[in-house]
Amino acid sequence: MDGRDVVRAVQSVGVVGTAQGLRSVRAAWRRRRTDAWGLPRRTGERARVPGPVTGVEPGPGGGVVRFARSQLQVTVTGGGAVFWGWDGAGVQPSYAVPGAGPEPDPRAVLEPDTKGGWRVVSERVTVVVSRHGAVEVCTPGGVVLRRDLPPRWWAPESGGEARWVQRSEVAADARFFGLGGRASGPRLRDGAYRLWNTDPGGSFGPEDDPLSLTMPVQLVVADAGTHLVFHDNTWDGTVTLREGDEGAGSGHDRPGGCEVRMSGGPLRCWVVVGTPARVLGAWAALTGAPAVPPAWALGYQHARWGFGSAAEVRRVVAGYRERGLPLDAVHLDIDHFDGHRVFTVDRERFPDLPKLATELADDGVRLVSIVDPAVKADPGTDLYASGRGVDAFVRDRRGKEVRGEVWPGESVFPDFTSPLVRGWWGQQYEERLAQGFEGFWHDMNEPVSFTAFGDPTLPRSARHAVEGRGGDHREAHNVYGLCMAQAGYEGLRKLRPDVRPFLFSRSGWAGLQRYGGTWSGDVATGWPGLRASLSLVLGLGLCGVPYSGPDVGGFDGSPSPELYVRWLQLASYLPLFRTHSALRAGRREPWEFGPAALEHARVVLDERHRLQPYLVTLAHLAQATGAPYVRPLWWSAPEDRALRDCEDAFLLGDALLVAPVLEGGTDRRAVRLPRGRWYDAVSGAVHEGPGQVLLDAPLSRIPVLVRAGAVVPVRGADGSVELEAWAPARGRTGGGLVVRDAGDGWEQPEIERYATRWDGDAVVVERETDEGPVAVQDAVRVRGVAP
Ligand code: NBV
Repeated sequence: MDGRDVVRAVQSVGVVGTAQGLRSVRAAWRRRRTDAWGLPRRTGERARVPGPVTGVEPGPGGGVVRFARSQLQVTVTGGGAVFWGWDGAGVQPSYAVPGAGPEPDPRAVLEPDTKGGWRVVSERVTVVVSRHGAVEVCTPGGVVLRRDLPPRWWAPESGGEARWVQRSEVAADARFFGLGGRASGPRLRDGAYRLWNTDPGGSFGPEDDPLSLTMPVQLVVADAGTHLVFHDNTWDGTVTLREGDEGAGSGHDRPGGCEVRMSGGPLRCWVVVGTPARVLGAWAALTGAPAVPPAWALGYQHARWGFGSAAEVRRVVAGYRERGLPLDAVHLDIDHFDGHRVFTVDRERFPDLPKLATELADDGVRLVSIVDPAVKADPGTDLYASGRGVDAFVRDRRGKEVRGEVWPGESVFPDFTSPLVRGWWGQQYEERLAQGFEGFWHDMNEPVSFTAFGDPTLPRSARHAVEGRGGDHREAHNVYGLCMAQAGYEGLRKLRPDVRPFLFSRSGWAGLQRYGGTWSGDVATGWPGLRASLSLVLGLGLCGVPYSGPDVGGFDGSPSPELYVRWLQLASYLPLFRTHSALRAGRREPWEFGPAALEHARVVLDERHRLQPYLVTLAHLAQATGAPYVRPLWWSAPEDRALRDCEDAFLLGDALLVAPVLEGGTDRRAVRLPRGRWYDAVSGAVHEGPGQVLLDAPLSRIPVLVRAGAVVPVRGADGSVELEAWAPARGRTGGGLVVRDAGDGWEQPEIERYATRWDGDAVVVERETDEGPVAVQDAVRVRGVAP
């Protein structure tokens, strides 16, 4: 316990209240003691590097290269993804990759290279393995995208897990993105990024790292090409990034550097090369297609920690209705539980939840429930008793249940890394469905156990099933939230087979998108928090988790009306659009910020409502192609360096460019444009890219531009889908995709293709089919032509 720990301990006692504070001090000591006898002692360590090459064994898509002190399996697959694993590590077992992975490319063979090493050549990528175990990933033209130096391991002399380090070089002009949800991005600048899902314990800003959802996935974008690299290892680790320097004619280039240091677990890695769209497509093929949320979850949602009663929920919903503001869902936080116990209801304050749910449903409003993993360790409660019946809770090395301190008091933690426990937990959602909930919000699943000092989670020595292989929390921690999401998702599929589950989770790991999305957690109220919100959504999308969004207004305190409006404007173009705030923080209903803010909010909510068919389309396209709804400006032009460095605007699908206002007191902002013609969505003013324009951004709206030629499905006044078609530049053509939701079930809707072109002085919109162009059935509104 160092000085900072003492301060935190004292604060915790003061803040949380004496009883719980003291319990959290006790919990911290208990955890420390458990680890002291539960973890192997690291005495001496022996370092190892692969040594010189000794032979090869060709196999499908590559083969095994043997070194004096290690071996490396390299497999190149047809889609441009490459796998390599050291020391016998294969693709499975993996929490990220659910299947066997893509098929090896049968044409890719190991061949000797001129320098005494080996190479595998394929259509999209060449992998070169040096005599001492460096691995290069090159474009087919031979340009090196990534060079991994020979790894180094340190194995404890007493046996057990080896820690390792892998250093790599990338191009001097490369930019790094990803590593899960990072508040300081989206561009990841020089620094160390920890891989250990962590509740920052209070509201966070751009300087806080790590947060609840980390993953060892990086997207590296350079002139020579884009690649994604994934170190498939769930252990605690750190990625240290250093952007390169270009010599600019005089000195030499200094390459960019990346060092991955892991405290244990396999050294294996996937690299995918190609355009950003191809890379994300291959990544989704590898780790699973993103779940499509029901259409209502692409509308506007409102939450609060502390509604406090059903009457208050009714009052708030009526507030939206009376003001004619669209609202699609209300989220109930832990204050609706009985004694903070998950899967219970405080019947005094919420006497008839099913009735409330029906009433709200009549108004088109769905109910979403928070779900926390911690179970009160009280033998008198059904959940604890039934969990014990299936041996559901995490135990320590001596077989005792691991106890922690969470909202309900002394708690135990389901071991979601056990298929059996996931099955048991999934059944519990039956109670939630019976209460009328339609969606689920997983919280506190890093997992959190309040401790006055040190890491607020379970002891590292705590035992986990790890799918029957057996392991401890060092390996299971980072996938705890992922496995909880799997439990919820699979449970819901069994309980309501005809409805697509809707869940989003604070913590997770690579592959979370298979089950649902996430949100930004407790982002701090303030302009830096607003910027962090965008960073998180963009970064997560590039890691394959496309559905997320912030707590509009920030979690704590009270935003100024200006900040609130700006936050609402930004978030209305993000997949999860939700207002939320903490207990005792200011309220976030749009009418709480004065009449002017209310009118601006009305415009925002109406526009989100109108754009819902476009968001539904993007959700289906994310599933079909892996492309996130929210994309960086360089998505289709990664070679454009100015776009690569632009962090304050984004694309929503192919059609829209959104330029939020991220600072106070502004009514104009510079917007960087990708190539092509862009229309101002409101005024229709024309701007030509590439380049930068200065646009008006009064508090009433942020600049939103539409790509010339785009076709955007929107909701018409009568509720039906209309197509908004924007004129292509003269002599050019355009188009867009539309996917209509066939309800909340599993039916796979068709992807419809539309094309726009000029015919004389008119813009023509047609639907493209295999039989040729056909007339459009929907109402079409052409925009961008002089009246
Ligand atoms: O359940 C209470 C909150 C919730 O409102 C928030 O969204 C989560 O991120 N929860 C965290 C636990 C307490 C945070 C102090």
